[in-house]
Amino acid sequence: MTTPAPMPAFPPAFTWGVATASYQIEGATSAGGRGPSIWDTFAAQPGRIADGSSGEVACDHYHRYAEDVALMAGLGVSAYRFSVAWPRIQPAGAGPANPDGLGFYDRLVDTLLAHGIDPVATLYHWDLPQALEDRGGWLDRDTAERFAEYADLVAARLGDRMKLWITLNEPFVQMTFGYGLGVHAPGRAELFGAFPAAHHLLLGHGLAVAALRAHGRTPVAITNNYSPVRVLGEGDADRAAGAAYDALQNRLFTDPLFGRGYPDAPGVDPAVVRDGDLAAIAAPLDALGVNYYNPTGIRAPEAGAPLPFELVPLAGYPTTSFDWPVVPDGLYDLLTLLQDRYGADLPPMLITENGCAYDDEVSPDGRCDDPDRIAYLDGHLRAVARAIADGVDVRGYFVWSLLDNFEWAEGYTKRFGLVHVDYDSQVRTPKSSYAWYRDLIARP
Ligand code: GBH
Repeated sequence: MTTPAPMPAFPPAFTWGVATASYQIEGATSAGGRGPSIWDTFAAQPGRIADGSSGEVACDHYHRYAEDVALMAGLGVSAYRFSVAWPRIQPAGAGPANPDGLGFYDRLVDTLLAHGIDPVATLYHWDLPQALEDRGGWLDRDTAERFAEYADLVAARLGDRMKLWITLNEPFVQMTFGYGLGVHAPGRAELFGAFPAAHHLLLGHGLAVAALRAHGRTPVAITNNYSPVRVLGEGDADRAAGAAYDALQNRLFTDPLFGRGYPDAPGVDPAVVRDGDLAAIAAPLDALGVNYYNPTGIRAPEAGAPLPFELVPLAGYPTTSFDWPVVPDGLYDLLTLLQDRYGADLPPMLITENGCAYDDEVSPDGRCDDPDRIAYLDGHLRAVARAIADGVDVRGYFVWSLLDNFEWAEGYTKRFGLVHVDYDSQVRTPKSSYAWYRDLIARP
C-alpha cells in the first residue's frame, strides 16, 4: 500500500463550514406560530415519502440548537450555513413578521457568534408557505414579489450580524423536482411547463438581492447545484442530448445571473419574461454558491421519449447509498468549466454543499465509523485544491451535512451527517468523519 500524498494546503482565509436546511432538521413544525409549508402538505400525502415520514420532528433542532452549535464548535468550523423557514417568519406567506419566528433565528445567530462561528443564511431552501402555493406558488409571478418582502423582514432583524446571505438553494431542483416531475413538494408534474417557476424563482432572487442590499453591506450570493455532463455515445444525437441537459442543469439558472439572458434550453418560454426582469435577475453578486454531488451521464433518448435526453448511470465508479457515483474529478471539471464559461463575470465561488449518504450505524461500543465518507470528502477537497492551484477562485467549503436529517422524498433512510442522529432518542454521535474534518480544519 502506498501512503497517500498529504492534503494540499488551502488559502489562509479559506472558510471551513457545514450546512443544513430548516425543514430537514428543525422539526417543531407548529411551534412559535409557524405556518404550514408545502413540505408539510406533501409529506402528509400517502406514497410521497419513502418511509412515510415527515419533518414534523426531524432532528428537533428547533429545541436542541444550542447542543448542535456546540457540535459545530467542537469541529472548529468558521461558518455555518443554515436556512430560514419562511413559514416561521410569515406563517401565511405575507404580512408582518412573526416575532417568535424571527426570535428563533435571532437566538441561533447569537449562539453562533458567541462560539466564533460566522452565520450564513439561505433564505429559501424549498419550504414555501402553503398559503402561497394555494395561489399558484412559484408558477405565479406574485411569489417573486412576496419573496423580496420576506427577505426584507429577515434582513431588517438579522442583517447586522449576518456574514453572508444566500437567496435561494438550488432553484433547479425546486423547478424540476417540485414543478416539473412532482417528486418533491409541491408535487406538480408540469414537465417543461414548469419554466415559469424557473423564471419566478430567478426574479425573486433578483428582487431579494435589491431588498437585502438596502440593509447594509452584507455580501449576497445564490446557491445553484451543478452536474458536469458526461456524454455516453459517439453520435451527434448523443452530443445534442448532452448539450440540452447541460443547458437545463448548468446554464438555465446561471447565464441570466451574469447578464446573458436565458440559454436555448428545453422549455424556455420568452413570453413569461417581462421588460426589466432580466436586468433585475442580473443584479451583481458577491459570490456564487456551488453545490456538487456527482456528474450526470447523458445519451440520446429513444424515439418518441418525452425528454430530449436520457440519463444513464455512470458505470465504473463506487457509489453511495443513494447509488450516486463518487467522482471527485467531476468537481474539478465543474469549477474549471464555470471559470471558462463565465470568466471575468464570475464572482468568487463557495462550495456550499458537498457530501454523501452511507448506511452509518452506531456500534455497541458507541462508535460510528464512516470510512467511505472520509474518502469522499478527502477526494473532493483535493479536487477543490487542484482547481484553486489552477487559478479558480474558491473561498470556502461546506460539508453537507452537520447532522443526519430528513432527506426529502427519501425520508430518514439516507444519512448525510458528520454526526449520526438516533431519531428515537435524538442522541447525536459524532462519526469518524467528524474527527477527520476537525483535524483537517485544525491543521497549522
Ligand atoms: C441537495 O440537493 C439539497 O440542497 C439538500 O437539501 C439535500 O439534502 C442534499 O442535496 C442531498 O440530497 O441520481 O446520479 O442523477 C442535491 C440535488 C439532485 C443531487 C439529484 C443529485 C441526482 C444524481 N441532487 N442528483 S443521479
